[in-house]
Amino acid sequence: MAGSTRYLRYILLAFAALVVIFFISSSSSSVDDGVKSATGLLKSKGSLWKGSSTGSLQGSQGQSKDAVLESNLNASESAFEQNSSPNPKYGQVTRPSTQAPGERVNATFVTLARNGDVWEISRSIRQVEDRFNRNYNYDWVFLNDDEFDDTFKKVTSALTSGRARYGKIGPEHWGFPDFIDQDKAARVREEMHEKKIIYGDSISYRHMCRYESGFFFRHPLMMEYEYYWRVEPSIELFCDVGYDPFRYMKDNNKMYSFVLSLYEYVETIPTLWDSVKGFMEQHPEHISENNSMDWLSDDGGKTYNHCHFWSNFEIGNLEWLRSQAYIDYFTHLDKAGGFFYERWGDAPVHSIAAALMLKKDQIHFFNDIAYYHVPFTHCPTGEQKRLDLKCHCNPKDNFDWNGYSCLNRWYELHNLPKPDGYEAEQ
Ligand SMILES: Nc1nc2c(ncn2[C@@H]2O[C@H](COP(=O)(O)OP(=O)(O)OP(=O)(O)O)[C@@H](O)[C@H]2O)c(=O)[nH]1
Ligand SMILES: [Mg+2]
Repeated sequence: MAGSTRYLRYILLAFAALVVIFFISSSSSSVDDGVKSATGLLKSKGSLWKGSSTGSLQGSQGQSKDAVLESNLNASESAFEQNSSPNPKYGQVTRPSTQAPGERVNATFVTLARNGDVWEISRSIRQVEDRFNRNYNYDWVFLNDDEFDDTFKKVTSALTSGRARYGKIGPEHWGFPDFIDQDKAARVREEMHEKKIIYGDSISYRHMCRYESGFFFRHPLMMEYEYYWRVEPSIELFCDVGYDPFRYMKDNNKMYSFVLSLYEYVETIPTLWDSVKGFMEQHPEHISENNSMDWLSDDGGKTYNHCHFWSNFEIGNLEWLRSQAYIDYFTHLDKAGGFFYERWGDAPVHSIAAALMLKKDQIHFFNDIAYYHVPFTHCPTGEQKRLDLKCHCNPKDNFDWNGYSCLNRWYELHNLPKPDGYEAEQ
């Protein structure tokens, strides 16, 4: 019995030894498989694989596996940089600017923004630079009623190809003038809030509209320039601008320009036209012959049809805005109080001024500058034009021939034939 127990014990021991050997061999083969499959993964990346042809991770001079793997990966990385990604390192120039020939105009881009607008304005800058300014390197003036912070300055100055300049707006240009009755203004904001009028209860929006209407062109930085191109956050430019619009404005005696026009929200400007009529009576000397009154009014000036140029895009002449005519106009409207007792926007204020105080051919429609500001798109009419200018807008989004656009009236005012293909975009 003792003998058979001993045999049984030997058999069990032998079996246990076999199990241990099996586990050791199977686990080492799974490690190998793992290495093989990682090797396979690297190999499958083709040129990235810099290991030996046998796939061994043993260094030829006795290096550890880790060291070999690391040196292989480093080699892969530098091969990646050399072969696939020649992007310059931080601090180097990623976009050498190409200088378009010709003399530059004394002009600048101008943006009113808050620090919190940095990423939205960055998108706009990038598009303006890519589509136009990287070849022209015009300056960019940023204005704010607060100090710009370091992030805003760092990010925007990295994106602009010309000089980026930052200006703070003084309290004399941003705030309530002393002739405004604060209680009355507060009541209006309350009422507009109840009526759900967009920005109806906002104080800062009103300061912004008044600043854009009467002051941005008088900021000390802006005093240095003759022309401006206004850019807002989150806009898009869909087509190449392969010429200098500032030069076009100057050479053709244009003072104001637009890409989109539409009807203003009536509740925000109930008495604006009455004030304009008061101004026209007081200052007939400022009203131009051959103006665009018929674009603003369907009854010779008795009533306003609410057409206006959308002022979030503007290329214009600063000397005109600084002229006695425009300053008298702005001062007259400002004293009427409608920036605070209603919610007058800078778009109808600029548009009415341009339409009445300029000759109609001093206002230019830039059909070839394709543009988006939420919610409207101007995408040039005509397929060949869009292809030539490498546009990426969908012509179906074009607002030009929509019933709410005032462009049709503009074409009628100038007796212009509609561009080919416009019917398809109505
Ligand atoms: N510094 C400063 N800039 C402002 C303020 N409010 C608006 N802005 C800027 O003024 C411009 C017009 O303001 P928006 O908020 O875009 O007004 P909007 O185009 O009528 O409305 P959205 O449809 O919201 O774009 C933009 O460039 C804003 O960044 C403000 O309180 N301070
Ligand atoms: Mg805007």
